[in-house]
Amino acid sequence: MSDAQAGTPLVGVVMGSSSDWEVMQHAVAMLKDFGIAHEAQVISAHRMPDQMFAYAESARSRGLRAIIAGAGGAAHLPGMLAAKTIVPVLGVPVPSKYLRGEDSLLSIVQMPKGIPVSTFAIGEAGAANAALTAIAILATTDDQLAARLQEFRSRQTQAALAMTLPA
Ligand code: RP5
Repeated sequence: MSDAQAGTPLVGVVMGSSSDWEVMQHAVAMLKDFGIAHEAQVISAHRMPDQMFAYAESARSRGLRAIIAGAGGAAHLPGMLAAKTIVPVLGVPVPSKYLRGEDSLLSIVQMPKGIPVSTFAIGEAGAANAALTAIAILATTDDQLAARLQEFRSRQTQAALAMTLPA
């Protein structure tokens, strides 16, 4: 068993609403595929700010090595978490009803200099890639996990090499 598979959560997945789950489940699924100890919950920046700060403030001492934060619209959750912790925050823009997530993307990506949020693509790809980045962070100190991440990449290479086009 790799260190990342031990019981204490190493990656926290948070989202501003249960309505974000449709997208954020793809981050959780990827963490599960790699057997990464994780936790997932709703934390709303504007509806439960005290809980958001408590989560960020305790993240490092609880052992979290990365936080994946998804939000839509005026998506301040990732940035506000990042303001309160030095644990890397990986932001996932969730598609919004009226602006289809372009608002979420710009809200998350445009952090002022000094407090970074690593920002991913809007939607499912972003959620999955945020999880893969969290796994890559863990793999910097876990050779077994690094080997499995490399295998994951190799399988994609093989699949692409096997692709054919209609004659
Ligand atoms: C944001 O508002 C959430 O991240 C969600 O994407 C959006 C809408 O939330 P609900 O009205 O569906 O709860 O805070």
